[in-house]
Amino acid sequence: SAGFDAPGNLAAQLADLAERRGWVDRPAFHQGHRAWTHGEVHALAARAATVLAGHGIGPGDRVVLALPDGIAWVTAFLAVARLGAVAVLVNPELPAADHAFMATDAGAALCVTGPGLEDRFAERPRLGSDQLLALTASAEPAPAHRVDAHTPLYVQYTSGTTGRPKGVVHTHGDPKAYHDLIGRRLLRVGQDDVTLSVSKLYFAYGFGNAFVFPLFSGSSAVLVDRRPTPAAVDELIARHRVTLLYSVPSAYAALVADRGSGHEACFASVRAAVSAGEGLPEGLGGQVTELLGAPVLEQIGSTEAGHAFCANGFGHNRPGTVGRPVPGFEVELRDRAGHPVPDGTEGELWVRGPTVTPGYLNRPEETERTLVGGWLATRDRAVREADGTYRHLGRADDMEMVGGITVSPLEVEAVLRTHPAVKEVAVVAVTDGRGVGRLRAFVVPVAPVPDGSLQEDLLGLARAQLAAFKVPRSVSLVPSLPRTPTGKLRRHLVRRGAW
Ligand code: 3SK
Repeated sequence: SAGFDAPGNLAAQLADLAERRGWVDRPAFHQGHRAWTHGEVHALAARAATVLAGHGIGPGDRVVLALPDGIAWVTAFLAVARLGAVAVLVNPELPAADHAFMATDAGAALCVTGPGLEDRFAERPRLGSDQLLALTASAEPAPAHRVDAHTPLYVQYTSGTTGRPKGVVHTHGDPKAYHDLIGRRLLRVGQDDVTLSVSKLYFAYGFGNAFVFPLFSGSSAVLVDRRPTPAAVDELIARHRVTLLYSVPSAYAALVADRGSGHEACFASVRAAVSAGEGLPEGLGGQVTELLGAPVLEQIGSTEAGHAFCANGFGHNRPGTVGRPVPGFEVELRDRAGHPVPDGTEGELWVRGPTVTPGYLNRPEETERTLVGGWLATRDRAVREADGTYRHLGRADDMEMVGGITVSPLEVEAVLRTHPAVKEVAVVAVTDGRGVGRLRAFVVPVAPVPDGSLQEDLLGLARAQLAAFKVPRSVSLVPSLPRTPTGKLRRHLVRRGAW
């Protein structure tokens, strides 16, 4: 990626900034009933770097972080950055097989694991997060390794169409660009803000919202180790006087649905809510605005772009759209042949900008297909309105979006297909009554079965083998699935229930 005017090691950049701007005594992160100041966070990270170096970690080494959001995550990430090593950010809730795949794919030199994951990554050097923090207490600070803006800093995994996750690389220059372009300019994040992000730190969206923006602005973020329930969101907003809420449509729908459940929420501190991950139905956006008494700014980004590349902002918020290109990014809509399409015509979104990934780990062919002539093929479909805003129309490939996460339906289908009573299966995201996407499996049984039993079996199978967010909400038995004459599934017809 282009680096965007941010030379130097990210951990050193942030520690210097906190010192120069006088933020060292201001809170940076809140977790449970504790807070850590900017000064404490950078001091912890410098000492944790010595601990990691003692475990053999040096420049360019890859370190898997399989940790829930919290001070251990922040410390480990900045320590890895300080050493010039590369943090591999993984969802700690994934099944063991997914973790093993990622550690191998990344060639991990060390895996830092959270509570309950002690038996993971057994064939690799490991360090528990409690152990890391305990050893840090008595360690000396390590110097920051000299890197440039193009030096790899972290890898995030994103699902591929075949279900094999791909490691997306980002560099030391990228976080400052996320903050300069989106945090500071678009969202006006300043030192008095308090952030709550429902999206976790290992995601591109959560990483920018709750780690990068607070550290570059001298503000603070509330970290929670799992996705908070609507009641927990209410409580955290009231307790910490949250000013910026970042979430995804399914969680906003749950927050709205939770009204009248007995407790009175206090949202007076919230000055803006941001929505991303999948389309926010306009009706739901209106309900959220009314509930919070603050604008809801929708945006779209991708792991490959690093953060948002199209966004709404204050003074230019057009509900039902993902806004305009983030200044610094160019966006084009192209047809299948790669030609630009006129306004009002559906096309695929191509993006060029300073934080676009240099490529996938170990996937030269996929990198070549996705990054063409300096442009990123997002494989999102959209239309540009006459006022220059973009309306998102879904995915051009077979991927599905649920709860703000991209899911490969092929992976879910492969699991369900192992059941002996299943003849054919298609998994798609269908919108519920609120317009929020939920995974549903459509199954053609081998032979007629009594209602209910096969559905229960299949959901049990999915729960046993897949991460929770990949488990379909429901299973419908159907006599056939729509296919092309050559037998290819017509997924768009399944999505619309039109066959
Ligand atoms: O999922 C998105 O649309 C998104 C938005 C902002 C930042 C990052 C991401 C992945």
